[in-house]
Amino acid sequence: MATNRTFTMIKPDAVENGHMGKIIDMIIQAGFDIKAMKYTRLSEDKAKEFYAVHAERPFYGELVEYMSSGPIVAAILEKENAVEDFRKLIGATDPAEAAEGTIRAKYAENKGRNAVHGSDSDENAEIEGKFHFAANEIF
Ligand code: DAT
Ligand code: MG
Repeated sequence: MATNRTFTMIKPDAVENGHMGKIIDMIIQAGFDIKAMKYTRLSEDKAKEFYAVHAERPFYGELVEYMSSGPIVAAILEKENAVEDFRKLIGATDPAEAAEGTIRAKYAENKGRNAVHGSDSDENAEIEGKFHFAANEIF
């Protein structure tokens, strides 16, 4: 059953480039409720663990290095059909292919440094949310 929740991270490039506030505003304006949010930084080990599913991919090392390179904003978001609607709001992985007006089209640097994460399923949204937040940090 759909949880109506998804998990996101505003990635180091977007924080570094000053896009954090605008991205949070786009998320709220799109109708997502913030259930949990924190400004934090992933250690290299935590980044490895988060992206373990990509361990065999050629870009894994680069991805881990980048995701642990600076602060991020992690959040749990709620909305009907959250996972799918959030993937639509962020756009394709590669900003060159992302639809106009999407977060990645507006703010991502490239396919690797692509501004935001969005869970790809209800199951992963739950796992990823729990990876970052304790029960008493979710409202
Ligand atoms: P998404 O973040 O759209 O779900 P993904 O799960 O396939 O994309 O990959 C996770 C992240 O890994 C992605 O946001 C950026 C990085 N990545 C994916 N493909 C890449 C590539 N070909 N080169 C460099 N980084 C890549
Ligand atoms: Mg993915």
